[in-house]
Amino acid sequence: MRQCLIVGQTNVGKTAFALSFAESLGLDKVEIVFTYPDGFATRQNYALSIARQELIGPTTHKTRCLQSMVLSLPAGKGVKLVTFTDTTGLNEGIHEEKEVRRAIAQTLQQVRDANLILHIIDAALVGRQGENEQILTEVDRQIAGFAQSRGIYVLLANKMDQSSAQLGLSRIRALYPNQHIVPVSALNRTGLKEVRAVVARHL
Ligand SMILES: Nc1nc2c(ncn2[C@@H]2O[C@H](COP(=O)(O)OP(=O)(O)OP(=O)(O)O)[C@@H](O)[C@H]2O)c(=O)[nH]1
Ligand SMILES: [Mg+2]
Repeated sequence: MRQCLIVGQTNVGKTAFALSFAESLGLDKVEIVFTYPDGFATRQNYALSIARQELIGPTTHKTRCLQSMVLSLPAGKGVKLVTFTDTTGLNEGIHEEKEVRRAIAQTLQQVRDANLILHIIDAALVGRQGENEQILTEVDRQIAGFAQSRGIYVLLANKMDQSSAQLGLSRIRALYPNQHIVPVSALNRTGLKEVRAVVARHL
């Protein structure tokens, strides 16, 4: 099955995006497979409202394993099954918690096997940053370079519902003038139709 990997720094809204994307396909419940860095895997069914309450969080590194959903995407006259995998957030430098370090290593291992990488950036945060602050960390840039060279890379500028996000989006566009960037809000569920079109084209 084709694999779509959702990556990005911690707290940018990867989990919120994954759940809103599932909802945008008409689902109100999902089955999520949790695969931990030690290989242990478990699956759980959720109403989307409960999944949001339990899996999205305001603090960093809420997600510490791979969280996969098999979603059925419209394709021509039929449908195509695609595995969407939400991952552990990346961060600059080496994280002090071993559990987070292992989970980040697990995320990086997935990059090689993905057929499409959706790289989420918090556009609102970028808009609030100082002019000279880095938009992407070193590890983000490495993933971007790897995936861009294979033509399997799309940037999603999230949190477009916040006022600073417009400035953030223009900064991201200035930095990556040739890159396909889709503005979205996982909170307000905007931009998801375009993401569906992009995913359908790539997978
Ligand atoms: N305003 C706004 N907030 C959002 C949006 N998407 C996510 N958030 C908030 O951002 C915070 C982080 O969301 P998550 O979906 O848990 O982010 P994540 O990237 O999965 O984070 P980790 O798993 O901790 O790395 C939560 O407080 C969300 O409610 C959005 O589109 N707009
Ligand atoms: Mg998460």
